[in-house]
Amino acid sequence: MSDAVLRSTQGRIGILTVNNPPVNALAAAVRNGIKEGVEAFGKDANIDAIVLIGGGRTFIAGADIREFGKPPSGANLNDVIATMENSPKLIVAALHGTPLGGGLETALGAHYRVSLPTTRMGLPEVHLGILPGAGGTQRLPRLTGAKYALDAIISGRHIPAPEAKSKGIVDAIVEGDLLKGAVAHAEMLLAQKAPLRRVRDLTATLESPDLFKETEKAIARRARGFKAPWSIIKTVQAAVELPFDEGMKRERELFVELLTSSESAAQRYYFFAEREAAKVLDVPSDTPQREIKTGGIIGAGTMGGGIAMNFANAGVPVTMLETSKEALDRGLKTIRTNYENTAKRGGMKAEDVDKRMALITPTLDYNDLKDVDLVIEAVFETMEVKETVFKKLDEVTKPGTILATNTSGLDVNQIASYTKRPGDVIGMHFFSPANVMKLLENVRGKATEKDVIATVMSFSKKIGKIPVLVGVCEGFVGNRMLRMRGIQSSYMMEEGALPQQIDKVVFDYGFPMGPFAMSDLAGNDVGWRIRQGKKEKEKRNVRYTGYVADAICELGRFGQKTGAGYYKYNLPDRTPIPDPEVEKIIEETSKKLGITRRAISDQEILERALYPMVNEGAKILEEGMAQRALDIDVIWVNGYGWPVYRGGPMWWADNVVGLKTIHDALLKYRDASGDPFWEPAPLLKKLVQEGKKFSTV
Ligand code: HSC
Repeated sequence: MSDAVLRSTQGRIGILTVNNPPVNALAAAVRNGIKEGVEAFGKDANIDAIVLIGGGRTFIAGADIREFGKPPSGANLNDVIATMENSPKLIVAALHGTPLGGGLETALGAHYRVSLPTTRMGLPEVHLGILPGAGGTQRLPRLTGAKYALDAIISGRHIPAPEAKSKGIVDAIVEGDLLKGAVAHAEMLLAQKAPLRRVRDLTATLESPDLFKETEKAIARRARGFKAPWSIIKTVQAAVELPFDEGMKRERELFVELLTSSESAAQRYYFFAEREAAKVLDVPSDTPQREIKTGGIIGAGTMGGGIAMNFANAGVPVTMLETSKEALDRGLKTIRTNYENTAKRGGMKAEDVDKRMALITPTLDYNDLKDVDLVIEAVFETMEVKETVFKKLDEVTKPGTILATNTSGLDVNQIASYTKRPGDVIGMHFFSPANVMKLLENVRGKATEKDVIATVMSFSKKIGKIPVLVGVCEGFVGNRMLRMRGIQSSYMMEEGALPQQIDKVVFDYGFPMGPFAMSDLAGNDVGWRIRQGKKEKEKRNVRYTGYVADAICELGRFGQKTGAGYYKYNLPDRTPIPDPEVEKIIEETSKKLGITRRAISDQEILERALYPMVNEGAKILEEGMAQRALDIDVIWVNGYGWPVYRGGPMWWADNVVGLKTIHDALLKYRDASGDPFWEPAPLLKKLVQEGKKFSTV
């Protein structure tokens, strides 16, 4: 008998407790243990019913994702579930924590299910690029009807227990001790001589004959590029149209097809990458952390306000400082409006608006920050302003306060040098809108203390962010790589492509939008002002990229906000419309630069837009600005919309394109243009020579 599933009894009830921390994933030992336990209790004359429960923090949270793609071992999950369903003894599954994926599918093989009120269950396989492969697509529709099941499986969302009860997924919610409640429920069912109810014997109702067609239409936009949602529709259709065993066969075929797809491999990689990114190689997980009970924000602008909302959302009181009452009032008003809009859309309770606002204390006085545990500065992006702020913070805050800067481009080491405690200084680069975007680049300065890093990484998670640690370099990781795509997009525009062609290639690859549509959304004037300030033409060692951009800004075409940029817009409709006026500007620019325009293929656009980013990623890795290739991927998937089904730039380079192909293409463009921009990074060269991948670095 394995330890992965423990057997015990309470009177005439046999109890199987899954014991595979941390999340009781369905490893081979767990599958074997459940099957053997059900069989043993099935034959035991002293046992009348069985309770299946999870030990620790959750019922089974799914298949063991790490086992996918490895040679099969142990009992097949479908056989385990069939053994449960066909057991001569009544089985009750007792659900707490997060019964997910194969975990919920196992529970659906029990004759009855009870849960705690706090349990959240679901079939989230879609997020791993697969579909529920142990009968979930066949059993859930039989319990809830096809429409609900389709939505639940395509969204992969966690279903709260009361909703699950109302849909018949669980039969009863028990308060207090789950095991006690489940045993009592089993005894009650025995007393009532309740039947051994098998979900497979129910019929899945189809609420509308057009359900599957309508669902395909409804998901067209959000499921673009993904494979799993489309297969899920087919399997649920099979649940409605085919006998159970045939439906299971269909589910199996489509499951295997998805499991062996590159999309699913990328999504499964990404699942673990996101969790790894939170770990810092030289900062052990048991590093003592500072307590963050209160926060401070300098600046109540768009960024400062958004960051303050993160604190309030997590229940952490925060003091927000501005230099004038007007700016403070404006900032608070924007925050309140944001909350009120969320409440109107049903995203939070109306009474919570005031509760969250009450956690944000406005002030004009630096002394009000003296006792806070973490201050984040979100003021104007010049070193002079940062210097003033950090000198002041150093003076007023208590020893041990973590001093963070939200700079997106300035040198964190220099900022730290304005204080007498550079070890307490760190960068926290939020992305706009800061209350929405999940990515947080935490920037480690050369003096940043390990406990400061540990604290900020775990606090980032507390406020709902996906943190990645990066080093100090221009643009950090995300913007530094983005710049490469921007440079080549500008050159290609001058050489012969139009914004709409470049944007389409990038969009078709899977990004939410291309570089020019993105620039129109963010505001073209931002870069224009920076270019003027920096005298970029002289400073950069790359050919100037701003000729067209400057020309359109000089016409006041700042993007969506002015109704025109690289595209024109019929506001309030934000659909970009190609504009002949811009084409004229581009053609004139090419002429002025002495460039004969030529047709540029979509393949060339893709390579020139994305390969330099991978090359820059290699430099970032080599310089230690990112810890691992996976950190770069997490940044790009979360902050910039790199399609998760392509894993991120480094995974895509490693596993889809191949490093040698990228290396050789860089050389080809270097030789054709004579531009040193294309020189392959030393790390890329080395990996190609050694036949290795970024993931091995
Ligand atoms: C599935 O179930 C497919 C089925 O349809 C069956 C198909 C069978 C087909 C066979 C037919 C013959 N596996 O997230 P946390 C690790 S697909 C392995 O930090 P939390 C995680 O990496 C699966 N490991 O904790 C981390 O490890 P670390 C469907 C898993 O409290 C540690 O556990 N289920 C794992 O924030 C803690 O995780 C899902 O997709 C797994 N399934 O969240 C659920 N799950 O400490 C995926 C977690 O070394 N999991 N780990 O870094 C989650 O959503 C979250 O982990 C929870 C807990 C909400 C469970």
